[in-house]
Amino acid sequence: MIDLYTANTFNGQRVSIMLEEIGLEYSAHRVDLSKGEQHLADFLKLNPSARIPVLVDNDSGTSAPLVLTQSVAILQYLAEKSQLLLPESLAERARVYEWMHFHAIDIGSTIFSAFYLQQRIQPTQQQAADQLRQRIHELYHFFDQQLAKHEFLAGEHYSIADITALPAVISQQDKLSSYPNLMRRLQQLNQRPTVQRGMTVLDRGLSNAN
Ligand SMILES: N[C@@H](CCC(=O)N[C@@H](CS)C(=O)NCC(=O)O)C(=O)O
Repeated sequence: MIDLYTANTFNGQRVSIMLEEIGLEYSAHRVDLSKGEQHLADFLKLNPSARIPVLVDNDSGTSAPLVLTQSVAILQYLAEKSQLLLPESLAERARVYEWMHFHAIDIGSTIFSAFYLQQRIQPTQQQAADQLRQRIHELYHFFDQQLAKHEFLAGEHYSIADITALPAVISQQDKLSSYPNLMRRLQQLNQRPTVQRGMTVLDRGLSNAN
């Protein structure tokens, strides 16, 4: 059985989509970031850096449960554990990692920095936030070109690279209408019941067990 400590953010939703895709039994536990629950002692025992998501695999084959942080590392772990959503050949896997990191690092951290400068810094750093938003558009343009050439981000198969990108793309879709390939792929993936369940796990019964 797997426990997922999460919140409704890109990093958290990546992992719940993945768990729905591979069909492993899990319980999702909400960590209310707005109430500072990430700083509670019990949570800090799981992740001393006070961040969600945290995955606890009680059935990892090790003597103690495996406690894992970093959403992208969790996706890789779950793909290897389930033997799903990761190609067999080394070269194809490398392509998946390339696109995962493109999204998680280049796009994800730029979105985070723009949001931070706009919302959290006083006085607001409007000009810097605007420049980062422009950068996000350039990165999405590159992303869109890739999807013009290939069915999915890392080639012709749905993989953890697509799941890495999905929550941010879903939440920003009103700003992405000028990227037709991205929108086409998003609309298709958004119809998957697994994606819908993964995006809303905290608003439902918190578990796919039974
Ligand atoms: N690189 C980490 C980032 C984790 C992260 O930044 N989590 C945010 C939510 S998306 C968080 O827990 N923030 C708590 C806080 O800001 O206090 C990952 O991919 O898991």
